[in-house]
Amino acid sequence: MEMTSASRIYVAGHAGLVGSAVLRRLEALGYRHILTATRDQLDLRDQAAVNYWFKANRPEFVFLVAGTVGGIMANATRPAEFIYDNMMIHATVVHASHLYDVQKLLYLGSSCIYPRECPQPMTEDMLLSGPLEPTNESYAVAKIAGIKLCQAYRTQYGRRFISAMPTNLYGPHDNFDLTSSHVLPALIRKFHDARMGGTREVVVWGSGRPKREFLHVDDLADACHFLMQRYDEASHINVGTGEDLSIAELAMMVREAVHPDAELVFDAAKPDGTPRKLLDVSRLHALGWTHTITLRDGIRSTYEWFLEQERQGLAVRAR
Ligand code: GFB
Repeated sequence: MEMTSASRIYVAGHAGLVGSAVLRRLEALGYRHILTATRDQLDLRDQAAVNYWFKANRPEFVFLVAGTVGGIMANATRPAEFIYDNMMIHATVVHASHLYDVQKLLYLGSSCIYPRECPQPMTEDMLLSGPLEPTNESYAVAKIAGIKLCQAYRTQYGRRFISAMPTNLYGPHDNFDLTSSHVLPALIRKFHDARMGGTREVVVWGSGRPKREFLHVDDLADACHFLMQRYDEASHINVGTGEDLSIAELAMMVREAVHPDAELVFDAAKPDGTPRKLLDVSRLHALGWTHTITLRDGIRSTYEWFLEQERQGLAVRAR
């Protein structure tokens, strides 16, 4: 059975950066039966509650895009939350999807599953070929377990559970809280606050030398839909742009969009994390999908979204 506009589709994590983008994409494409549950309605770490919800709502397709996420500091300082929440969420949703006969499930991991010293760009078969980056080991181990869960349910029960590994993401509904956010929203917030406060100095963590690849979350949502329709293999598949830049270059790009007069100051006391994590996206390109939103355009539109939230007095909060 393939996903149609009449299918019952559950987006687990619909309030987050990725989930809200998947929801927007599915709605725009005319899917009529999209199921969601708030955190108050359903604790995804609770197997009994998740089973009950699946029994009552009977989703046919599941986008498993829920999880506890955060930037380098959140990962390094809250490893217990990152490993517990994510392992539990993946396990409960995958298991309930099996128990209640979900037709297809797409699970979303992260590019931090690959070894710290991985040859670049990183192909799918480099998983488990070396030690992980220490700042996000807990999160990476949980994400690797999620891939293995999907594969195990495919092997033992013949389930059509697939995994996609996105690169660093950004876009509307991101977390702009400076202690827990990723670098791109953090820089938007820092340059914005400096401009508003009439100051020029903006602090960038680390050396500025690490390289990262960034994908707009609307592109990711489109890729998730594409893969749900077109991909059905045991191996996880990378989702990215195939292009990266240094953190210093990123900071200059955000400066250009938000506060061109600002000066960058690098704080060497903060961690750099993985030196580089560029995904090899040849498999995805060979299937016929490529991203469409350039980083420059994506930064501008994300900053416009941020400004709109500020204008409306909505808190752009931590999740
Ligand atoms: O985005 P980020 O927090 O996470 O940091 P990772 C990327 C790089 O940007 C690091 C630097 O080298 C940071 O030191 N950076 C510079 C900043 N200024 C800032 C700032 O103000 N805030 C932040 N947050 N970083 C995460 C993983 O790694 O990426 C997760 O911890 C996940 O597990 C996620 O994989 C996608 O790219 O280093």
